[in-house]
Amino acid sequence: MDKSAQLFERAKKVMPGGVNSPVRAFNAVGGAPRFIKSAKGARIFDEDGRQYIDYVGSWGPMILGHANDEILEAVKKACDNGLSFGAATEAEVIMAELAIKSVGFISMIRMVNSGTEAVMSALRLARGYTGRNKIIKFEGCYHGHCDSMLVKAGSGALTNGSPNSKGVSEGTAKDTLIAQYNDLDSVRTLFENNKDEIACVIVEPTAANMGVVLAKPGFLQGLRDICTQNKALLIFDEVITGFRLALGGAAEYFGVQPDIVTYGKIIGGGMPVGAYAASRELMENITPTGQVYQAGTLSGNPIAMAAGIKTLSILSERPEIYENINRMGKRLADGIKQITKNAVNHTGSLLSVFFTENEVYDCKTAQTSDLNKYAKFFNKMLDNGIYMAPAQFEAMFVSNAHTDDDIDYTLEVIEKVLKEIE
Ligand code: HOZ
Repeated sequence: MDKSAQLFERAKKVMPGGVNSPVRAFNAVGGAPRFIKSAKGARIFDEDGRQYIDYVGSWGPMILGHANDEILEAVKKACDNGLSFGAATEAEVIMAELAIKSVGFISMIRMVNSGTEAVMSALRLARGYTGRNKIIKFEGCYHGHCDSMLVKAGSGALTNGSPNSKGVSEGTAKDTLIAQYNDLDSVRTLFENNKDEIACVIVEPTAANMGVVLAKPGFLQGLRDICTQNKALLIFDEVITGFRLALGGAAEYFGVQPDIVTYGKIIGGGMPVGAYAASRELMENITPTGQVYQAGTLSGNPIAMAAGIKTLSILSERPEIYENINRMGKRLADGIKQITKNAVNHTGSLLSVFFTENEVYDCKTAQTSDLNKYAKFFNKMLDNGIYMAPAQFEAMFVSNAHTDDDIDYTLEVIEKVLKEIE
């Protein structure tokens, strides 16, 4: 038994499923997860001394690659000054100014500790501001694990066969209305049937938790128009797309402006950070200026801010990074399309291969993918030194540390593996 397998056996005795977050348990693909010891650039190294080209990138934060020297230096420097104060710091001001300058349409931001927390707080803000209770989400979109979002959820909830989680009260679930991704009529119907009751629509502007599913032209603008007509707020969950598709995220990339935006992952540079942001008019409803309560001892933590500030500074000073990762994402996606008839969805540096020849444009079509084939594909890729998401309903992430040689090698392996499993 290798060291990863041994660690997994120990872990299962002391942690549910042997993990602290479900997808990494490899339940969807079989076998013991590889326990990761270290990472550098586009590579991760496991406890058994094997190395992999990594397309998970910690599920998105590692846009600059693992253990980026400049970020490490900033973090080490911040550590010398103390780990947490529970009091206001200059770093928080710098972070807020940087994020606002980068994104453009937001004028205030509140830092929290995860994407889940950001979404939970954004929904509370939407309800507090509008005085309405109901929210619309899309089947297969995943917005973290706050109760109201665990209805027809994507990511691990979908993979695990529990998109409607146990433990969510009926009262909470009934206020979450479900629409279909890319189907504006399903949204209009919910508004018609719940007149003046809907506080907000929350959407991943590129869905990345049912695999990557792209918004069709007009879908996001349609949501914008419907929300405006019904005096409801539009929330873009940019936990994955924020600072990835462009510095201004999907809102900039697609040219559609939400009312509230949530962030996570890249904004923390690999540290546990989330944030939500909006106009001053909306954000001043948050405590202590307003009556929508939200707080956090570790929010704006100085070490996390140091990592986030350095990451956003690098991204804003070097726009060529976006050209590079988007170019490599396209090369990889185009290369895969040439060697398979399976559906390949791609935008910027995000992509997914589905084991179906159907077009994948929502949760139901994503579920036409042959999950057994994905499991075989994943394991053979792993054996050949390529680390992809251990579940179909996730994204592949390309970072600035990947090279054209990495992409060429990955395409060679994909071609070989697809021949073996088709
Ligand atoms: N939210 C991540 C996937 N979209 C985490 C997966 C996991 O580690 O379970």
